[in-house]
Amino acid sequence: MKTEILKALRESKDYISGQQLCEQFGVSRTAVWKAIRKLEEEGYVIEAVRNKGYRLIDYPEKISQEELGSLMNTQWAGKSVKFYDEVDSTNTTAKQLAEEGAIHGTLVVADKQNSGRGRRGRTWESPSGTGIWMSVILKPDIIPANASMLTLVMALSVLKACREVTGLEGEIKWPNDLVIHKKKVCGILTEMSAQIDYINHIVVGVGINVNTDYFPEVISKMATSLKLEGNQSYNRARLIVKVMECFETYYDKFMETEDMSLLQDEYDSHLINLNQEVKVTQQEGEYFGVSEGITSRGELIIRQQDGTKVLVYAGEVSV
Ligand code: BT5
Repeated sequence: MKTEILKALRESKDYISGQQLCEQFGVSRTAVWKAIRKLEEEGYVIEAVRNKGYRLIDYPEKISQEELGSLMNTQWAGKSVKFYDEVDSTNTTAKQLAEEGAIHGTLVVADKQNSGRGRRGRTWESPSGTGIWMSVILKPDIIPANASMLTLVMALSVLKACREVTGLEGEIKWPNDLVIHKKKVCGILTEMSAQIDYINHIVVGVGINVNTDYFPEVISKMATSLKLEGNQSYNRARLIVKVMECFETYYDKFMETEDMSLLQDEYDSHLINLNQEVKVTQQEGEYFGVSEGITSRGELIIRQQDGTKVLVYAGEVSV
């Protein structure tokens, strides 16, 4: 009820009368009044004017189930959303929910992660009240070999959403980082449960440093936040919704060809170090070469000094 009333208040440009809300949702005046009081307790500022009704004036910078539910306008991505104050890792929670039957597009969001994960057992700093820690559950009908490209699809989505919400121009560091002024503002972790030829589910986890002021010493030189770059705080719930809107559009394009063909040019246009020398670090060792953008399968093309072309499908790339 709270979510519906919040949505109605948000969508209305003018006052909405208590009567109108009662009729719209088929509830009593007391129920409406109680829901309004609850929203106020949560930090929403709602003006109540006699003979006119209610109007939403301000909302808290706090993510909640109601806030996300009332803002989300997508067809499927994040339409079902679960919010937690605290979890170990939203990727782990999402995996459990996927196994229990959560639908394609379900979004898991937490205010804080106690054991946020990066790739290959690394940790991801996820303190409370500052960032976006979320995971989307996907159950696509594609072959497992195509799944890793979804990291790239999400990177494009986060980049576009951040630009639309903050005006900041990020760059993509292949395959899973978003950087601003060479510092990492977002990381993506895609995990999959699959048979040889069949995907049970994919979980795409996204960590965005939004209103972070300080980072632990070890990462302070390489990490940044949208607030540090834009000199202002941003509403996390709005950014989450924008990321989901962008993801829905890019994902549908990805599914048309089940690869990056339709997104390749756009991805390359945001790629950091395009046509510059980079260092590729892989399990087998490291080498240098010029980064020439991605293939339609999402691999990074590296031209080595002797002219040989190498397609990198996993590893780290740095300057
Ligand atoms: C990543 O790994 O960049 C993937 C991060 C994915 C995090 C999301 S949050 C929601 C979901 N649930 C999870 O448990 N994870 C996902 P990788 O490329 O391996 O980078 C990890 C490295 O980034 C660490 O070793 C640190 O050096 C650095 N790092 C850790 N926390 C950071 C932060 N908050 N901001 C920037 N850099 C960070």
